[in-house]
Amino acid sequence: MAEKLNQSPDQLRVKIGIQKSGKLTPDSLTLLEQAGLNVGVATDRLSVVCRTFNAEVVFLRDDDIQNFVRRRALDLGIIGQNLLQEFGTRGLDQLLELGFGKCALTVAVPEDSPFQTIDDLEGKKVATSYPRSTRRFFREREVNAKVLTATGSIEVTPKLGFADAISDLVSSGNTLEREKLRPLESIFASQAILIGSEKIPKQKKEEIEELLMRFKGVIDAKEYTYLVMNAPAELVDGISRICPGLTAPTVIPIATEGWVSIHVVIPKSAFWDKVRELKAIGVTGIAETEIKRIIF
Ligand code: PRT
Ligand code: ZN
Repeated sequence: MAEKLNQSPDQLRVKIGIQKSGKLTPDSLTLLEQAGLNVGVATDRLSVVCRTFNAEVVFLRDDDIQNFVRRRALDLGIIGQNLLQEFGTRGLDQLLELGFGKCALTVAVPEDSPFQTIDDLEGKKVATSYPRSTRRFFREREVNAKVLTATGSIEVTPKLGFADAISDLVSSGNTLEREKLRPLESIFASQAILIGSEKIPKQKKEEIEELLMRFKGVIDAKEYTYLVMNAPAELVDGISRICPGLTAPTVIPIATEGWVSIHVVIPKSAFWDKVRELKAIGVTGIAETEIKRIIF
């Protein structure tokens, strides 16, 4: 406590870096908002002090975020896992997988090229913004490719004669298709992650733990869904066997004699299987509602 009193409010705020403008920005803002950190649509600002939590959100380029967290200028950051593959994890903790920004670093070649496998790229030129990850991949595969670095528009480099192949992030695959490139192999899959400094300042520990619990609550909720159904009381045992819930289903009497309302949490991926099984034992009128947050 004495330690806290000696520090300015600014030093005590949890500093969180998110991408200023790019692929991770909208989902990062949504996650913060769902965790109760309202920053508004303020990405034209360099940073925003949250009014609802003792935190400051700083808008930066993704490459700088990982660097600043390593150097403890930021406490937390949201970046793609791909950056840790490229720059290593020294000084950082990977705290949570966030389930968005999914992509894969992928080796691709021109559609009409003769290359069919990675081995065919022996002695060939590969353009990438991920030189370390790409070199490591070719080294592990014992293929001697010449890895050339470029910082953007990698997909255009074969057409320009700069390279024979590329190694770039792919998500929908639309860019490869548009540029008439054919994927050969994926080097690694990636998604957005929450990173933290390896050495969390003692005086911010409580707030950071609270934030982790909140983020986890938002992310875990995406795996589950909430079913509400009315059924004759004699079906409760059967319904409980099909949908055991987190502890057990909630059973609530309703205004119709002999009937109850059953509320239960199920894994989202099991939704249609559960519906089929419930209908098979005679349950009708099943409603589903979204779970916004779930705290275990
Ligand atoms: O300015 P700043 O440095 O912050 O931005 P940036 O240009 O470095 O990054 P940005 O916004 O392109 O990507 C930020 C992060 O989003 C990446 O580090 C990944 O973790 C993640 N991500 C997810 C992606 C993609 N999907 C993605 N598809 N990053 C880039 N792309 C690009 C890719 O390079 C290619 O040009 O999108 C194109 C392919 O997309 P599809 O959908 O056509 O396959
Ligand atoms: Zn970047």
